[in-house]
Amino acid sequence: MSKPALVRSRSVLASLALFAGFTASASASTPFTGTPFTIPGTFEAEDFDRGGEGVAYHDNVPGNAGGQYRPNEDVDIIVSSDSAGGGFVVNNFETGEWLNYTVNVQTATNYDIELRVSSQFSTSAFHVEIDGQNVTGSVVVPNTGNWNTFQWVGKQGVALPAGQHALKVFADQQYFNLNSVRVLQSTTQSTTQSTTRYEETDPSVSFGPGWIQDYGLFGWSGGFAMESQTAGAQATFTFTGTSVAWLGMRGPDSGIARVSIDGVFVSQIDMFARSYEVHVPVFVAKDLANGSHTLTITVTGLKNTDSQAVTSPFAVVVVDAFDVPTHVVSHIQDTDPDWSYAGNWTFDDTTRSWSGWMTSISSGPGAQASLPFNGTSVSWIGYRGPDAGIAQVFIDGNLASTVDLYFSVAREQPIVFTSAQLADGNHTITIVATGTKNPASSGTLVMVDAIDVNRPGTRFEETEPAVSFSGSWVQGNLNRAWSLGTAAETGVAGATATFTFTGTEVSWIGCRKLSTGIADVYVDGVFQTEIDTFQAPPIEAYQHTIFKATGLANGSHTLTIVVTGRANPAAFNNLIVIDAFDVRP
Ligand SMILES: [Ca+2]
Ligand SMILES: [Ca+2]
Ligand SMILES: [Ca+2]
Repeated sequence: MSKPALVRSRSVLASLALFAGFTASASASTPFTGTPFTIPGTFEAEDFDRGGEGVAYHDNVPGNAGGQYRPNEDVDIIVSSDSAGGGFVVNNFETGEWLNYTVNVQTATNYDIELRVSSQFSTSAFHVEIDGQNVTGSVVVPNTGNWNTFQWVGKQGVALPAGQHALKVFADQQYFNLNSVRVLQSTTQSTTQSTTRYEETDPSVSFGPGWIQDYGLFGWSGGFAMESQTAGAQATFTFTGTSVAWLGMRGPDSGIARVSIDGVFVSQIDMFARSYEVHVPVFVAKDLANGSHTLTITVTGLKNTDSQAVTSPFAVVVVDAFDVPTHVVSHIQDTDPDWSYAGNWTFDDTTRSWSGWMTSISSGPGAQASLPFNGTSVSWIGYRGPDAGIAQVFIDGNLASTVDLYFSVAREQPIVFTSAQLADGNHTITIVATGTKNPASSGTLVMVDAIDVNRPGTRFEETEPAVSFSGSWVQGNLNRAWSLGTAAETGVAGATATFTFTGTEVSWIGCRKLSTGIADVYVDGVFQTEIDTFQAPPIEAYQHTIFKATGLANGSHTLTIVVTGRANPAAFNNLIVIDAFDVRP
């Protein structure tokens, strides 16, 4: 893999050029009626925003050729000949022209975005953008046989965030006539391929001799998991798709398994880790041929020879669930700097086997923990037990669930709440310890241990060939709840990590804490920013997005992290951590 020459230019212009597609225009268009169109709803094409050429629309030819309705604009408007009415029609829609509409989305959910169009060409096409993001891809307008014959054409299942947005209709290929636009709540699934979770009890999962149901304290996915320490014991999962994640357990008692796909050995998985992490991916396969596959797990009975590992007599392999297809998940700790806690919380509790060792605890009443996140769903990892209370969970300020956390026996790291599928974007989860409880409970405890943030896209671990390291790095760090168990780290000045990827968005997943230092970040060899990853205790960030670049041209790029060897004066060390990279197409 060739490394790009690093251009240490701190030119602001160079950085801006990369993101030019996302630079907000100085003057935004305004609603035609003064009020944004309500989504879900239907609006007329001729009621495009005010603001004129280049702001509210782009028209290749000055003047309103049709002369109707808005004679002083450059958009061509004629009287509607659609049997459905609709007043007027925008016609002569040419390649590269666009119209802006200010809309107000009432609810973040999936919508069908459709245009009422006519064409006598068979190659006409458009796409729709929300705030500059193409959300439909190119949609072909069929030959409707007659300019007076209109039909609805569009994209179904588009996730839209709530609030006011600029909706832009963009002509990819001329010509077509446009009468109306409708954006209605979708009855179909999101265009984002959703992941299906198969528990170990699913008929697609089979176990040979040597497995037992786990009877420990952990809150497994779906409530149960199978485990084995018997050398040669096998489990198989048969699935259809191009990727898969095996969810198991990592921890001091965990052993080593061998994984094969379709009978071909793939890798040996050592699940030893210093803290216990349950229902986390322990093996991920990507880029499989589309079709049916069989994943086979073989227990070895062996375990890591680390001094902590050998103090445990166990070499457990856990099969908890499988996700198809695999997806990006960041396991965010309760100590993450993005949390804001209000009210009475106790931090850094280590009395049980919490994710990442520590959890935040409150008995309420009214204590809150809020985490902003970017993604399409979120799961709260907490605690159930005989002393647990009742919590409320809010998503974007709306009550999503009231969770009674009481259980007759303690359960560590259970998934106590999973959100609905959300529009792809920024959201906030808020957990409230109400101070109330089930009558059977002896307490009102509510714990924030971790949050799984799910996003579309693909995660690449630091161990994959797409990541190349130069200089001195320590690979395979096992000390924290890293993505897929390991991370690379170094404090040596000039050491670099370069991730080569294809896509329009990339994120560096790393760490912020007392002992982390300063790094420079380059995209395609162009300096972007210097990042001080220091964070004062007790805040510690794992699987944290340290840097994200969006709006890249679709194609091959490199993200390079250069270790400076420097650190914040308050920092304890100068380490830079490379845990993973996330890519979106
Ligand atoms: Ca399970
Ligand atoms: Ca935790
Ligand atoms: Ca990793």
